[in-house]
Amino acid sequence: MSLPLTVPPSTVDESFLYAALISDLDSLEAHVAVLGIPYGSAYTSAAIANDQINAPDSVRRITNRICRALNHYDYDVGGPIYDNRALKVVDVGNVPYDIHEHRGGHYARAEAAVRKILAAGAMPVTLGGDHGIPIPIFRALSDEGPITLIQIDAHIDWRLEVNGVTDGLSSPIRRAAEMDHIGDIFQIGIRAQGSARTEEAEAALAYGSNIIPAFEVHDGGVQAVLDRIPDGGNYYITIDADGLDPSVMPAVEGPAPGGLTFHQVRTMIHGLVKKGRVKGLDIVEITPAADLNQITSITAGRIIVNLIGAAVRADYFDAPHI
Ligand SMILES: [Mn+2]
Repeated sequence: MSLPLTVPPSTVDESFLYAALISDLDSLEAHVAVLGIPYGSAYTSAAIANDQINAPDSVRRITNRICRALNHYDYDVGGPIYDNRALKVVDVGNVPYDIHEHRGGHYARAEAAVRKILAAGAMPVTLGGDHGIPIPIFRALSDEGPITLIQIDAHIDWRLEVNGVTDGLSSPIRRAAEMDHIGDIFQIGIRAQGSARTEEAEAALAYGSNIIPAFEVHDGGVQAVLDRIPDGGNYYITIDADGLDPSVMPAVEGPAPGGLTFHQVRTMIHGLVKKGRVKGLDIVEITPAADLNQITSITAGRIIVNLIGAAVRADYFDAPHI
């Protein structure tokens, strides 16, 4: 049995930002495509159904708190989110998982889905899933390079493998570093402890990764970080929710104090959009069951709104005023 690349979200009537639900990626016409990749590559059988699989639909379900209405004035972006333009934002649903299938089938579908989104000229915005799920996205960017990878995370995610799994949530940046089309890597918000041991910390430095601890962002400001990132690049942004402070995004598996504020991440996104070309973004590692007043899902949605609002105002899209 062969599965489609994506299927509608479980909450069929609720897409992200009230966008049209699209299932045929071959005839895609869009400027921005929102994609859910719920399933990562689990380290244990119990972790296959981790809580992160619920995050894409959790963010969609709270759309009415992320955006009251598309024609309302949005003070984060300085007007209606789409800037009164004929912007086509679509929701292409979730990449399905089949437990009986040969391992990795859903990653192959995820990569194929992102390739089709890029081929249609649209910007992929992905809701994870754990932090394994950007690996197929990074692969799908092979024709868009060189990519400057911007990771916002508490952890460097540089493990070669865990339990023999090489494409799980502890390895996405190590895998990215091995890809020819990935160039500079900036790891922002790093603090406390993750899966990295001294050997992973040294391997990241040996690659030339720019590890920017959260405290450096707090002390020196976001602009100093932006100034270190070369202008005119093709940027891809992967955001682990634990990169933000747990007071901002509490629903994560690995909360660590001292994280980035929403304001800092917003400034970073607006700065990157102006600096060059943001090719896409993902937000991963939200555990909705641990959320408080749905603020983690709302914050994820607001980050995406800021990306879209900034990108449309930077004339990323061929979308005429209406
Ligand atoms: Mn991570």
